[in-house]
Amino acid sequence: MRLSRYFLPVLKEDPKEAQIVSHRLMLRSGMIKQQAAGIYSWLPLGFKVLRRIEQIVHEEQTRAGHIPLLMPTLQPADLWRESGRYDDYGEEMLRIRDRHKRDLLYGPTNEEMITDIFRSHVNSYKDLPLTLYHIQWKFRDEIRPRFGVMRGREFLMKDGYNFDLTREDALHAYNRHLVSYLRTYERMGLQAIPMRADGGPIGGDYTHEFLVLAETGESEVFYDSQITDLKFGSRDIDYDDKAQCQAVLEEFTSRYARTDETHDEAVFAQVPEDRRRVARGIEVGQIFYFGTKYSEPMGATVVGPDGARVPVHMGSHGIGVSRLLGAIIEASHDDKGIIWPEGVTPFHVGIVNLKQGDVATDSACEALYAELKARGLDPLYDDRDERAGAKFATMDLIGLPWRITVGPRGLAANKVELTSRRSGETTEMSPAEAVERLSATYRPVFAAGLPSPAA
Ligand code: 5CA
Repeated sequence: MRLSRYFLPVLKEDPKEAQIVSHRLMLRSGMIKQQAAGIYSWLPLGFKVLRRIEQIVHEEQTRAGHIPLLMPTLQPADLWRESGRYDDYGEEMLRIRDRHKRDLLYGPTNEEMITDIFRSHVNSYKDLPLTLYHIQWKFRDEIRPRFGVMRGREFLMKDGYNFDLTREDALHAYNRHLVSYLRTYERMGLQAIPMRADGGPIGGDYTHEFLVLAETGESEVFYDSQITDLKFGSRDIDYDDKAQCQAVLEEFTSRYARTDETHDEAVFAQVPEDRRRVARGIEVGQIFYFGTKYSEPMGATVVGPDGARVPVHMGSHGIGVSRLLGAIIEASHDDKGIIWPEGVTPFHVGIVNLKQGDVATDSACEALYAELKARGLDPLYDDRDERAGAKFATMDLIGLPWRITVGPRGLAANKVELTSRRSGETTEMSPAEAVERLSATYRPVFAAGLPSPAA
C-alpha cells in the first residue's frame, strides 16, 4: 500500500476521552472512530489488524478440528425464553421489537441459537463429537463502556460450542479449546494465562479465563509467578489425543492462578511467599463446561448407543477478538506509539523515502516495494512529500515492526537502513539484503499458520 493513497487519519493531539494507552493509540493512529458510547467504526488500519487476528483464530480453530459457521446478530426472544435466560440476562441485553411486534434481541452470546441448530439437525450420537464456532458481532449494553474496544457495547467475539455424548468427551473438548487458545494467543505475541474463574451468566462451575497481565486490566488476579515461565511454543499436538490435551491442561493449570471471583486466601498462602503475585489482567477469552444446562430445557438430545435419547453435554468457548487489539497494544507499546508483534502487524514493513521526487531514491523505493510484495510481504510505502521527521513519527506511532529508510546518501553506496521498531536498532545493508532479512524474519510467522486459508 502507498501511504499517499491510503486512508490513515492520524491525530496530532492526544484525544481527551482516552484514559488508557491502547485507547489513546488506537484513536491517534486512526484505527477506530467512536460512533456512540462503546460502538466503533473500524478504520482501514484497525480493520486490517482485526482481520489478521480473526485469521489466526480461524486457523487455530481449524487445526483443532472445529467447524466455522455464521449465525445472525439478531435473535428471536422466544429461544431465550426456552432456556430461561430472557428474563435472567437483565439490562445488558438489547431488546428490540419488529413491526409485527415480535420480540428480538441483539445477541450477547449464542448458546440458545446454536442449541436450536443442533437439535434441528443432529439426531444420533454417531454425529458426535461436534464443535461449531463463529466470529460475529455481539452487543452487551454495558453500564460503563470504557477503554475503547476493551469494554465495548458492540464487540467482535469468536464463540464456539461443543456437543458431546458424555461428560468425559465434553471435558476433552474443553481441554482441546484450552490448548488451541494457548497457541492462538502466543501467535499474537501475547502471554495469556488460564485462571480459574466464575461462570457468570453463561453458567457452569468449570471455567477458566485467559488473562493478559497489564496494569490497566479490569480484573484483579492472584498467581504463582512460576506460571509466567510456561510457554506453549510450537508443540505438535494431536487434538484428538485425550491424554495429550489433558497433560497440557495440567501443565498450565496446576499452579495457583485465579481471578478475584474464585480467589482463596488459604490456598494462595500455600504458594511460597516469594512467588505470590497480586496483579491486574485483561480477560481475552473464557472457556466453559456447563453440561446439560441448555440441552435439557431446550431438548437437544441424541439417540445414544443403547437406543435411549440423552441430552448432550456442552460447553462454550469465547475469544474477545476486538478486545485483543487493545490487549496487544497495552502489552506492547512505548512512548512513541504501538509496537505490533509480527504475527498481527497491519503491514509487515514500512518504507520511508527520505527524498520524495529524487529520481534515484524514488526508483529504489519502488523496486523495494515491488520486491517485498513479490516475496509475499505486505509493505506500507510512505511516498508522501513530507519531512523525514514526520514520516518517522507516523511509522513509530502505527507501530510496524520494521522500517526501511531510503535516502540519496546511502543509495550512493547501495545502502538502505533497516530498523527494528522494538529494539530501535538500525543496520545498514544493501536493498537486496534488507529484502532477504525481512523474508527470513517473517518465514516462521507464516509457517505458524496453516498452508491454506481456513474459512
Ligand atoms: N458464550 C461464552 C463463551 S463463547 C461467552 O460469551 N463468554 S464471555 O462472556 O466470557 O465472552 C467471551 C470473551 O468476549 C471475553 O473473554 C472477553 O474477552 C470478550 N468480551 C466480553 N465482553 C466484552 C466487551 N464488553 N467488550 C469487548 N470484549 C468483550
